[in-house]
Amino acid sequence: MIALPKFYITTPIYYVNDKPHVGHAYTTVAADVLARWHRLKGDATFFLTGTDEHGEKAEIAAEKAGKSPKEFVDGIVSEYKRVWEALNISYDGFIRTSDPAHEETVAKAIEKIYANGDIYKGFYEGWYCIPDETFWTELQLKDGKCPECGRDVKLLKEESYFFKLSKYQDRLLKLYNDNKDFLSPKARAKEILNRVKDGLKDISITRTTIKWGVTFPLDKKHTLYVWVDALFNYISALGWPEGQKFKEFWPADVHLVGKEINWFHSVIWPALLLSAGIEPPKKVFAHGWWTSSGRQMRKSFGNVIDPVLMAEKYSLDAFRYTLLKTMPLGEDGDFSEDGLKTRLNNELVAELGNLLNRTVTIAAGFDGKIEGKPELDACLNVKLVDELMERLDTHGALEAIFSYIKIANKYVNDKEPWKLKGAELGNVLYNLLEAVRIISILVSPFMPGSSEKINAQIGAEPGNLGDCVFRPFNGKVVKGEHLFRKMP
Ligand code: ME8
Repeated sequence: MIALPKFYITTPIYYVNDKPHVGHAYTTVAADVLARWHRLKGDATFFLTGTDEHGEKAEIAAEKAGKSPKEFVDGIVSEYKRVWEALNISYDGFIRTSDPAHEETVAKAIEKIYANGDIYKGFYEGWYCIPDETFWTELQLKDGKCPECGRDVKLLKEESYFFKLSKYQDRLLKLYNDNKDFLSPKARAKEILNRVKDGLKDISITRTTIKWGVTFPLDKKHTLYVWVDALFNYISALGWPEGQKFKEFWPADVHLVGKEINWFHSVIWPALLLSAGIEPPKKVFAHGWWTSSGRQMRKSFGNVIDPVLMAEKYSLDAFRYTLLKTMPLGEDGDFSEDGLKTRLNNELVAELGNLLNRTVTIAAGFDGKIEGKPELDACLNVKLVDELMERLDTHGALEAIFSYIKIANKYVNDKEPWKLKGAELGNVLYNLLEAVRIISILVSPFMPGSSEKINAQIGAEPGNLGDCVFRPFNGKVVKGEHLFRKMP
């Protein structure tokens, strides 16, 4: 038996101190689109998301809310799940780091790393940023603040266990060299490469002052550093070491993350895996950031955008589309309601919605045979769209799909079907309906709800990538409502 190609994609597991905003929605929607694309191709697909529940940040947030950490995080986790449902996220697994099975996996992996001689006891003295759960040296601080987020840092002086990250410099460089796509996108690879070439310092991996976390299996006074605990979610969710899913899906094909946590994923994570004798993932893709009114999205700046509100106001698919159409995955962008509205009106209503509406309107007034010879197939390049999606160029893929939609609209203008009848009209309709059926398949990972609505109006079954070829049209057209509503 030939095994199906497989695709394992993950999002970061999000902190549970607050509910998700547009930034969290971005990564999750992008991963959802890629997972749905691979399902269209018939790949055995596993899409993992989840929550990072331990650490000082969650401990403090729980205390503020007057709840136990577990009680507090349970509430936020339900909120995350509610948001992912509202955004039509098709995850296959949801991992919580407070799951006992996850904690056992982490302890087991740490024991392997220790047995490999890569953990030693020492003393940590340096700075800690609680919002980022990150250690910094004095030299790294910017004006005495966290160089990543600009917030206050706190001085730590405590006994700690260390992981010998320094030992892995050569093996990491070899990994990057042997797997040219490991560090993605290319534009961000250099930064990591240079830092690794400069030399790696061992990292502190335990704390004595934090209780909310995985107990360090080799010394119960210590709690494991939340990042080390968190990274192992990607294999604990698959039941490492013996789980069937682990055997089927590991190594991950893509860890999709925001650029600020690239270091953890591109350097620390593969080093931990190499130490534990586990194969590293195939690719870490660090995407860009959304700002809001030109600034980082933060509660204290009052510029946090609620993804569910956007979806309710402008339609879910217009929101999903805007997230992926505004800029390539590697770049930064500024989120604005005006930008969302413009895309909704100019691209979704005027192009996609218009094409469907014109097609079904003409079809509704036609009682001849919908048949003819393919004319609109020549400018359709499904292979190109697939190549772009394989490179995680979701923006380029949408551009290619939408330029085809434009071509189909131009075909209507050129053919002037309102002047035609009989077999000539049947031929134009045939071409339009087949084009619309295929477009519906191609947009389905991005806009699953709209694809369903299109299929209902042209009487088509949900298809897969192999169905994106012109063939006899056998649907029954039932004209329905406009796909998108224009917003003033
Ligand atoms: O870092 N623009 O969790 P987190 C784009 N728990 N993406 C954004 C964004 C923005 N403005 N804001 C957040 C953590 N994100 C750790 C991860 S993984 C083992 C542990 C997205 O809740 C982006 O994916 O702070 C970023 O990396 C992630 O949310 C950070 O989420």
